Amino acid sequence: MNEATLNSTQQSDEAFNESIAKGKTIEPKDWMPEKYRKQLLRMMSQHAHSEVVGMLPEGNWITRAPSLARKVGLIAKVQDEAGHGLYIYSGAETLGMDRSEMIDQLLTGKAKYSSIFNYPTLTWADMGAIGWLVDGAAIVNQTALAKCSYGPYARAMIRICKEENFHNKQGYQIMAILMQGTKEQKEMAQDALNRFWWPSLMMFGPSDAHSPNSVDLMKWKVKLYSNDDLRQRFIDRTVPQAEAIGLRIPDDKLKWNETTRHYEFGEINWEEFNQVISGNGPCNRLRFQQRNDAHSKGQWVRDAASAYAAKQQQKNAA
Ligand code: BYC
Repeated sequence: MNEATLNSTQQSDEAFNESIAKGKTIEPKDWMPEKYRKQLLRMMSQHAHSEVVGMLPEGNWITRAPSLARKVGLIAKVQDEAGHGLYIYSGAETLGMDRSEMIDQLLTGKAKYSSIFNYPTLTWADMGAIGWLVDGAAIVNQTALAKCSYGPYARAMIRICKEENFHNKQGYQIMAILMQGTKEQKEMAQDALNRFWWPSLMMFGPSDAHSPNSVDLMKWKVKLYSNDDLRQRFIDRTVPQAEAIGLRIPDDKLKWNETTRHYEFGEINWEEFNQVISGNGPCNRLRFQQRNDAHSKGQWVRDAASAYAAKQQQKNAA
């Protein structure tokens, strides 16, 4: 880069940072630093992949839902997740990468998706735990993202959060009903909470001191709050919900601090987190295979849609 180009890039960077500081929303056609574009593309594509892979552990229970009403609710939720993936892929495409390329990165294992979906769903109560905890964590994270600096991402989050609220309520209701049931049902709910509590806390990412992307993302107001701040917010709102229905959070160190007005909590197992995000969680290989199978099975649908679009184009051109 010659000196003149370097100077003009620095000026553009400064102007960009200034407009972010003033609260301006960045739109696809606005100038943006290459690092901002790349960071957003990384985060948005990972987010879209999480929605899509997130359908697998829940899809696993559609045929085994305990009643017609529960089946309808679960199908609706899983469909919503597919829609969320589509909105976010579309938003990410405005940053210059084709959706098929993003999907290719997922199918070849190059792209990450949320660690939480690498845990198995062993019982019906896990559907409750996912809706309540996983969607609950997603709401805390995404309510903040709905105010982020990139317009297409922020707008997608507004609609997604509304749907996540329904997911969260149906999950909590499943847990609440189980907690009014037999001894076995109560144990099933507690067991699901025991297994999903710590992985849900890991959804917020590494602690701030070990989060390499946070500095830039916070400077650019993509992230408005740090990983640890959002994790704390989630804990503070979820613990009373557990207590209200008689569930016990599986953390002996959990304690309300009257001075800080926050819950103190035990140490997260970061070694487990690192293993899961590097491909060695309990279900990473299974999810990889399931996602690839689903993609292959859907090939005829994509072929048919492309053939139909080509025919329509020919018709319109004639
Ligand atoms: N899992 O510097 P950091 C849903 C990676 S789906 C996997 O803190 P960042 C739902 C991170 O990518 C909702 N990887 O990163 C769907 C980075 O690696 P790379 C999903 C993780 O980006 C269906 C490295 O660790 N939500 O609700 O500043 C059914 C260092 O981390 C995780 C989103 O995707 C993780 N948990 O912060 C039901 C929200 N955490 O890329 C429900 C959008 C960290 O440098 N994303 N890593 O190789 C975010 O808010 C942020 O990306 C994160 C991480 C807070 C997750």
